[in-house]
Amino acid sequence: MKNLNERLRGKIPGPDTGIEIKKSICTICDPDSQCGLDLYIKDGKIIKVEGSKENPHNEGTLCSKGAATRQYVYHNDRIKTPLKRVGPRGSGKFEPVSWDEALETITNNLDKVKTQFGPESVTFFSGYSFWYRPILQRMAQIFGSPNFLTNASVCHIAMIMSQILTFGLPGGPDIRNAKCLLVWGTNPFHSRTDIARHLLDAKERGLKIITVDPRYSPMAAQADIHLQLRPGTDGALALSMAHVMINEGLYDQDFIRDHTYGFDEYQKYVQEFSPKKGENLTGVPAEKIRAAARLFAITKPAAIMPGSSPVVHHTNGVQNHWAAFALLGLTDNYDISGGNFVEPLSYIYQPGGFISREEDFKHPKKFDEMAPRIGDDKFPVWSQLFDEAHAIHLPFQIHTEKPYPIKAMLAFGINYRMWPDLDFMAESLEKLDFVAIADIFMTESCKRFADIILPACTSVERSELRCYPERYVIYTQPAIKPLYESRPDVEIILELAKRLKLNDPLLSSGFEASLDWILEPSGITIEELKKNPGGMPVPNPIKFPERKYLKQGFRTPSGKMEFKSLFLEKYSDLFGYDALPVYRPPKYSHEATPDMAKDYPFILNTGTRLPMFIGSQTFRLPWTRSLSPEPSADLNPDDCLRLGIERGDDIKISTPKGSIVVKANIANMVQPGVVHVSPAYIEVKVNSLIEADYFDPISGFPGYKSLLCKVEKEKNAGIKKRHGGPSARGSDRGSSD
Ligand SMILES: Nc1nc2c(c(=O)[nH]1)N[C@H]1C(S)=C(S)[C@@H](COP(=O)(O)OP(=O)(O)OC[C@H]3O[C@@H](n4cnc5c(=O)[nH]c(N)nc54)[C@H](O)[C@@H]3O)O[C@H]1N2
Ligand SMILES: Nc1nc2c(c(=O)[nH]1)N[C@H]1C(S)=C(S)[C@@H](COP(=O)(O)OP(=O)(O)OC[C@H]3O[C@@H](n4cnc5c(=O)[nH]c(N)nc54)[C@H](O)[C@@H]3O)O[C@H]1N2
Ligand SMILES: [Mo]
Repeated sequence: MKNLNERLRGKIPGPDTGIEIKKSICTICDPDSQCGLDLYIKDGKIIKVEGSKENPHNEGTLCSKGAATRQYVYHNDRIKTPLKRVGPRGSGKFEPVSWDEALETITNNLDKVKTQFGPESVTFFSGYSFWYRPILQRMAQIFGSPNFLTNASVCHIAMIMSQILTFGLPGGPDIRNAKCLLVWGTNPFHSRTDIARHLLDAKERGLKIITVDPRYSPMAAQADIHLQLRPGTDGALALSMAHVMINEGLYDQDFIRDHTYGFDEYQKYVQEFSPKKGENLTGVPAEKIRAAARLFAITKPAAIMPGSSPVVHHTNGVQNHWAAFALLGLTDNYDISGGNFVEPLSYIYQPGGFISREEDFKHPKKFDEMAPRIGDDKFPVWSQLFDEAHAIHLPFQIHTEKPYPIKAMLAFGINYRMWPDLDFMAESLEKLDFVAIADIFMTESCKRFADIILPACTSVERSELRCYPERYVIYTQPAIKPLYESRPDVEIILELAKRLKLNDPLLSSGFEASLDWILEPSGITIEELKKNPGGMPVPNPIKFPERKYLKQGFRTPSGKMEFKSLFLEKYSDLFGYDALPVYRPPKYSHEATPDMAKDYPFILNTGTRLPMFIGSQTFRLPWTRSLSPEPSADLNPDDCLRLGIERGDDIKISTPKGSIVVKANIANMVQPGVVHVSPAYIEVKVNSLIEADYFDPISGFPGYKSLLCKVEKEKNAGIKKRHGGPSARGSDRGSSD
């Protein structure tokens, strides 16, 4: 015991060590995660990283990405100074310039495009890490451009859209109070470790779990029932579950009578989806469909936990997810404690238990005061429900110049590989007159497209505001000085706003004063937050009531929960949208394109998250990369046996659009006939396999997760050198089989 105490004391830095612990947050992940950090600083350098125990979101834990913070912050790929392109575009030739010259060049070019073509011809893009978004969106609107675009165009918006179409407002799963959780297409053990911890606790308390996932994922391994469906068949599964609930009288007749619209037509349509038919369409045994429907319907309260994107990364995604969310209405689990509870978001996509003025801040102008946004005429449901332009339509509008030309882009953290059909996206960006990119690292997108590159600093070098669903809020202080000449994104945006003479009193007042304005209704101030460097509980968090629709109705066109969407019906003639959650198989599938399936017999699912990588960001870190060094695809053992493929073999995956070569990883977790590939590896361009217009016509979301492909053993194995990652250590991943 003495030893342990001594060891513990040894960990705590004293005045003689010169080590100081500073508080920060890790923003390598999206704002749903973003764990608290304790950074051990000596001589201005981070020497050790731990999870912050006082931050209730991670309670001292860190994942492999956060644990590699030092490698992230001190990586040699960091952009060190502002850079100006000196060779032709794409030549990768840049030379350092002063901040003044870089910002002046950006200002002149944005103003030039504004004068020649109008402010809407300038686009403002934001990728990771979101923290500066309200500032950038306000700046874009005051500049006069409606074209603020983000990765949300391919991430969570379509999932929210399907909830809005059903209920008017989205509700999140109240895991702590639920008795049954239907985990629909998410694997928080790799993508949301905070939720994974809560789930394990809830399971100990007796939570019943049903998982819908094509893979036997770590999440599925925790489930009482795992519905292992074929990718992109979620709608058929949901309709089949509804069939059981309705025909066995397991639905809530009072809720249906009092609060819903279109039930009769829906009920009639659902009759086509007997569990046997469900089995044929999805591959899930009829008995399991029945068991899951019964368990979900009779265990009260019950919630659906959706992933942010896997169910909507299909050409039929919105309809599929809507069909799933309809089950909440059937069982009266919407907006109740332990069900899917509706809470307003407080700041940057997070509900923190307080009200802010973020929405007002982001929208100094109304959209009808500006030109139409990119994609407005293509995706009318999107354009009415969301406040961003559509990034998937961006390359199309650059090419067609319709309804007006796009000429310039100011981007923060853009990765062109997020889009499908990379060549098309690349050609589009190359067509722009002017591109400026701020990023932490010298990325392929910077090298290929930028005229000016700006060095942004990481979260530990800046101050930012973050709130957490645990009713906790933090305003960080820089733990170290920004490295090299890097600057916080917000500082860059505010300086540009000044140079562009936007003359906005709020932006001119600075970041902290803007935050104080945003936080005003909550009573929280930056001054108070600064006194609590590790964060603080939200004072007097608001307790929102259940069933808010009883007072205010549902925010749908009918004012009720809609089994038949009046919103979609409005566009049925012009856009061909189905007003019911109609199931159609993925555009390229054995059912929809049997001829194509003869040549391309595998289902290709791209993008399932690996625990150690996020987007393109952590593949470059030795620690995280060592956990999965080789670009690989997961295949079922039976398929490998049939094709003569062994673990570690090079395999070629082809679609009519192109092909890639990766290592084979034999994984029992994958069902036969499906191949899963991650886009995290820089050496492999997975999204080049997907056509630019392979998207869901309602949301515009690409069908990343259900295409058809061919898998072959690569004949030229060993001849071509394809990639140069750290030494091959086989491609077995801890969780794969
Ligand atoms: N095939 C396939 N494609 C997909 C997906 C899929 O599942 N399958 N998923 C889609 C989804 S859901 C998403 S969200 C996207 C994600 O795709 P992206 O948003 O493209 O994600 P990253 O590749 O991580 O690119 C983020 C960039 O932001 C930079 N960055 C990070 N932090 C900061 C910062 O604080 N400031 C600045 N200025 N830059 C920063 C990083 O260095 C990096 O260059 O990919 C989409 N594409
Ligand atoms: N470690 C790590 N964490 C991340 C990210 C990351 O890159 N790395 N990215 C962040 C981002 S941008 C996002 S959007 C989220 C995404 O995180 P999640 O929403 O959890 O999504 P995924 O991990 O892509 O997939 C979750 C599960 O969905 C399954 N799935 C695939 N296709 C289908 C389908 O057609 N139907 C159903 N029902 N399930 C399917 C996969 O097999 C997988 O087990 O993660 C965030 N967190
Ligand atoms: Mo995402």
